[in-house]
Amino acid sequence: MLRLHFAPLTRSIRIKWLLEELALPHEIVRVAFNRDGDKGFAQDTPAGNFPYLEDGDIGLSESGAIVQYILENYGEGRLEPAIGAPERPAYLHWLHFSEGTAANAINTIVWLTLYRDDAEQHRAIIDAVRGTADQTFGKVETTVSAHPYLAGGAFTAADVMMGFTLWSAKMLGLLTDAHPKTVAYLDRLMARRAFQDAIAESQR
Ligand SMILES: N[C@@H](CCC(=O)N[C@@H](CS)C(=O)NCC(=O)O)C(=O)O
Repeated sequence: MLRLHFAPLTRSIRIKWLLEELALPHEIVRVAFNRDGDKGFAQDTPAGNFPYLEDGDIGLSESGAIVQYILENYGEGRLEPAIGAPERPAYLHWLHFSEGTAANAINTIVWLTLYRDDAEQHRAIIDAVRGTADQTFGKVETTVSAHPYLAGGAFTAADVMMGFTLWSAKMLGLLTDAHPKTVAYLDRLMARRAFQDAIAESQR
């Protein structure tokens, strides 16, 4: 049985969401989030952060790696274009863009505004980072203006990865109506039953 170490409001949501999309049986291991930012990655999971997945003897952190692992082992070809398919390069791009590029700005804002109490002293950095976040939303805006999902006409795991990033950005007030197509895209993702199940787990 797959076991997901889960804490509310974290990237654990991505994995719960994917597991629900694929209707894969799993167990949730609830772990309280340690809010002492000074300790840094001292969460009570084997990797020290969230999410963490156990599959028998295998243990894995990094949400993107976990997504890929689940698809390789249990996806049966679902939620990703096949290797060699024309949509595959865009799929790979967005799968990694979400955490490798888009999350950077959000991480910095979270660190400076939620984990610390001296945000006013870092206003210039926060404003610059907001600009970077806007650039990333601009790229999403162009893409979802051309087709409904990031890799084309079909919903994929890249949408799960980026969906969580955009959801966080909206909650932080970073993603606004200045990017209407992106907001509409996020609304489409949030309307999915599997996403709602993941959020319900986060609110439990
Ligand atoms: N790139 C990693 C980031 C993991 C990460 O930063 N997780 C956060 C929660 S979303 C965490 O556990 N932070 C622990 C802490 O700040 O102490 C991934 O995608 O899994």
